Amino acid sequence: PNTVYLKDYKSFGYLVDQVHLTFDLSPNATRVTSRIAFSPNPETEDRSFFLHGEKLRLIRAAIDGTAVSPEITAEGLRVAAPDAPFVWEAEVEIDPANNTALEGLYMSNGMYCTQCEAEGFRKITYYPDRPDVMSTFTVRINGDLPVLLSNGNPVQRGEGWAEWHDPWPKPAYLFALVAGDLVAHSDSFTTISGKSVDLNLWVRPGDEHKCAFGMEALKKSMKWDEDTYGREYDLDVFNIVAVDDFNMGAMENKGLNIFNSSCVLASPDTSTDANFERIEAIIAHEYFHNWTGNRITCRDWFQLCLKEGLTVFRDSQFTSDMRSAPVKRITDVIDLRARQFPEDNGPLSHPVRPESFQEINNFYTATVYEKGAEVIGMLKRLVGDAAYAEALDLYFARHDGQACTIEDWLKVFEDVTGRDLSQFKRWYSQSGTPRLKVEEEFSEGTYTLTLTQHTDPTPGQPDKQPQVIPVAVGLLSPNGDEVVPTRVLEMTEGTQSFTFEGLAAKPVPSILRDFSAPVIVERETDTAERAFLLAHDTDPFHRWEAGRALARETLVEMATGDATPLPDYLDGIRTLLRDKSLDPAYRALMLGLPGQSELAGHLHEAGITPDPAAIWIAVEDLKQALARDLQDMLPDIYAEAQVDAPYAPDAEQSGKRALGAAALDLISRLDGGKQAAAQYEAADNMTLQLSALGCLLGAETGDAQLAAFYDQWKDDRLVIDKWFMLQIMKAKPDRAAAVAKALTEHPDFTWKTPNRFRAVFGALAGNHAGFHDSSGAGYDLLADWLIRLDPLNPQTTARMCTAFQTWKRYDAGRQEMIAAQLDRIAATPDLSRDAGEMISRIRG
Ligand code: HT7
Ligand code: ZN
Repeated sequence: PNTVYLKDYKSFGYLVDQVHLTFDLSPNATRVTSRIAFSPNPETEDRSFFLHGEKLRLIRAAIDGTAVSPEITAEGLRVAAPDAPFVWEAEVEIDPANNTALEGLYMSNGMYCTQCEAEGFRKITYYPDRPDVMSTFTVRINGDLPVLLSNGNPVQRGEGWAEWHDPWPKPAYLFALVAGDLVAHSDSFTTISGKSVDLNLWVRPGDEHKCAFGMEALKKSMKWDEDTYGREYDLDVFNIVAVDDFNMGAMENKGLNIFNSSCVLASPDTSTDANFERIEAIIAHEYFHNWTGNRITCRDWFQLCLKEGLTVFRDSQFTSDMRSAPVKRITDVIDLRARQFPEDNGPLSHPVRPESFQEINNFYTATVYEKGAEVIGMLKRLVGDAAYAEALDLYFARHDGQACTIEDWLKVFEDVTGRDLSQFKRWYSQSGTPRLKVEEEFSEGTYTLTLTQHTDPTPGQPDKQPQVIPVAVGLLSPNGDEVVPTRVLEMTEGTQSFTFEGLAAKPVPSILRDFSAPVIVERETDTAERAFLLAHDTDPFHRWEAGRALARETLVEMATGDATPLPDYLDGIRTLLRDKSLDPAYRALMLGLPGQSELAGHLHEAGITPDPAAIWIAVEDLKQALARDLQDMLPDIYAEAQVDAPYAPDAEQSGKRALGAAALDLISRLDGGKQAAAQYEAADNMTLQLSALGCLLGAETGDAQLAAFYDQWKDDRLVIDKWFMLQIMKAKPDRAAAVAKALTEHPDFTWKTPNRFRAVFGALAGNHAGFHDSSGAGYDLLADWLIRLDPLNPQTTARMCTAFQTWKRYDAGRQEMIAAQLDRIAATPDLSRDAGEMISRIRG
């Protein structure tokens, strides 16, 4: 397979001055007629004219009105073109109804829709399908459907046709078309300069009642981007469409965002608090792309983090502002450790800006997105808020309408601050998670912290250079007072010492406050110090971190011996839970335990082969111990967590329900599910209904409620996804694969819909002990289904292959079984480039 390299970048020989497209829609034979004005690109002398095109039937092609016969391959066409401005015309036929890969133009429930990022436009017509080729688009859609949408502003519409014009030059990956029988939930927004924008959320008839929350989230996002970044919306309309068949969460097409219906549709009776929060964040994310991604786009796909890291960073800021900043920071770190750390420290490790790929779809990763956002957070911390704001203003002013690189991005910071960011740039080129060893010394009132950084070798990068690491540190005196408030230590060397003078006694350090860098802190410390920080740290993130470290310590001891839970941990949690001055959401996070996969990672790093079954037992035992230990307080906490007001998915109510759910989980271990059954009966929203059902399944007493839940929700596809998922997540380890297998035989297992496939196999992979059950049944089942899905939908198949990425952590028996499955997948005839690349990288 062909590997593409960053170092080989060359600009295209022509500029695209204008694009006109006409679509004659028909399920199996849609005609796409293109008229494209090209002119020579003054930046290069290379006039070779290659247009990308895949799975297209070319009917005719002409240059300046004269028919031409291009040379056609599986990747595109080549033809001699003038060294002067010219008009290219082509007519192609495509088959949207049989497009199961969900890239290009495809159909979902009778509706036409598109997905062009990263390289899907080439499945619609012949075009220089690369992000640095930007142009204005005019689109005419002919089709006998009530709603016909494309990017930009509506120009004209008649019976069976509509015309759209997008005045903002854009790359083809932001093209979109939607046509179908849809209904709109409409509203409007007046921008800061007084322009009125029509807002529509288009859904299938029957889903109208699930639109209000998404629309509010959109308006909040528009306002926030004006207030925070000075970014105003730039078209007369903003359309969002909900689609059931979608490979990812959502797509930021200019003026016409397309969303996986699970990421936009919400109602209190069908969606959980977590769903609402995620929807708000994704709507914000896609909206923010209008400036960071669309107005300023990427020069090539290696620069993906330019738009994704920045937009994730912006959507995190938005959520912090709308909800609780500490809770958002903690949940982001939990997510980073669960998804990005295993990637960065395993066979799929790659830099935030990768240097090569076979299939770009495989690089929409937690590293590019979430580590990319952390890198921006570090930059902001290093230069300060005012310089960050100035740099962003300069970025928008200097690069509006351009396709940019990470060099352009860093240059605005250099120009604003006068700093040299060449060492900082290693965050973009060096893969792997840096480890920070901490040593301390105290003498005569001076406290010295010596930090040493080290990054293990990663694929293709045996040697690492020191990175710039902002380490936020605070110091506490032995009586619990903060003697040195948060200070950012700027580490640039391999080993570096920092001193704090004038201290009366040896302080207790609080290191990496607010998770100021995506690194692993390695420090010899003891249980007592962690308990002290859990009680006294003023930094909410680091206080939580101290509790997390205690939980991890006790679980590691329990999973590797016959230890009992640490009294320091139980006492610390008890004290915190009792503290009603703390936000309920924060207390709920304190009650949470590290994920089982994360624990397996810790054991592996400590040189101990993790036993998934032993980890599962340790977690169950610790929960049982917590339940017994907190027995006297749980009813109070549960009562405190009840909400009297009508349901609202806001931070305050969601926090209470999260605390209630954490308490119910423990209560169910003592009462066999009695309280959960009562909550299930009384529930008037999905958050309470689902958390109760989860507890009942955990207590193995939920069969009746599970059946009732199905009956109640069998016509709601998004709720039925939850029904599939929950059963597998809650299955005992030795039953998980069997439960998943039985569910694949259920008539509602519509496996070609990615949401349903992910509901089953995402849940199986997420049930750590179940997936890694020593029978190997989990591995076998997943491999069977990956092989089955690949010919239809390579992108979703490739993503799901990541379930195997941590395989080298486990014992020889498990490794042998996984290797056999990886080899079986690799040997599948006609395996897609997507899955082929993933499997070969994972196999190593
Ligand atoms: N920019 C988008 C990334 C994307 C995508 C979305 C949906 C389907 C397939 C896709 N391939 C790439 C999503 C985002 O980051 O906003
Ligand atoms: Zn994005």
